[in-house]
Amino acid sequence: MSIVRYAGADGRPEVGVRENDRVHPIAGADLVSLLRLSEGELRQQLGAAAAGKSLPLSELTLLAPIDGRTEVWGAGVTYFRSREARMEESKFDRVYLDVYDADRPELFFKSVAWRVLGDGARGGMRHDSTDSIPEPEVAIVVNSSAEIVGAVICNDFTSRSIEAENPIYLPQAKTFTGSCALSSEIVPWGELDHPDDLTISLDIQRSGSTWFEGSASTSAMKRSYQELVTWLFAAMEFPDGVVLSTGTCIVPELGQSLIEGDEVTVRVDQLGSLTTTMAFGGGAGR
Ligand code: DO4
Ligand code: MG
Repeated sequence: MSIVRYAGADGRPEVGVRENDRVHPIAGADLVSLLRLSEGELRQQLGAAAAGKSLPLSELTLLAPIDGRTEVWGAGVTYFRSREARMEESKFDRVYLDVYDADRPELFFKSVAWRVLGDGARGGMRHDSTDSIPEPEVAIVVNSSAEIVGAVICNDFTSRSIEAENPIYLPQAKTFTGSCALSSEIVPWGELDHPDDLTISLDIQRSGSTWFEGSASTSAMKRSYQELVTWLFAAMEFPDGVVLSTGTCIVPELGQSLIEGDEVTVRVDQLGSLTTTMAFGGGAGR
């Protein structure tokens, strides 16, 4: 079972529960209204919807599963591989070393809901970046009471050249048109077997052949999901919930930059897949 957002008959977004090849609409709901419920209330609401009428999945256009004032945030340097890659690319290598070991994690604002790309969209690069990379990540979906209620795939597209120039440029390296993509389905947290050991894989197709592939497991994460949520909510409330991307464990080698037309696919056990075709700015498929 998963939660999806899709274009309704009049083109307006609707929300439903997907089970196999059917989607059960949740009448009058948007995602924000679900993220204001407690985890128990949400489970009940999804169960009730799943018992109701349904539509064929094949007839629906799925949208990015985020709306309203829900924000996407990112956590950084949560894996050893991310720490090593940043230290190699930046002359300010000490900051990455320190944050990896510090109590306080790196947390950064990534996107407002309306900017988020869905599966199959074009985006991910900015014109003034000479080295652009994908960051395939598991993102947790957190309700307004700071309970983890689901998970989704996030691609935290990044300008590696801008971040390497100076870490103070991080907001420009991380947040730009088309920089954040989410997969189509939020899988309820309680439905996931072993969220601490999910295989994430990245596949990049260039001109019809495989240009990059890699995989890793969330078991290599230095911090727990709960720890990241506790820090995120430490001094800020999220009345419409929040999506928190938990960091990358797969980083292409320095100098291996994405180019226009690359087809980037992230797959995560139990969460499905997320494909983005690389382009400047954001494009169709939002
Ligand atoms: O320090 C920059 C951000 C790191 C990041 O996004 C990650 O590790 O995934
Ligand atoms: Mg990242």
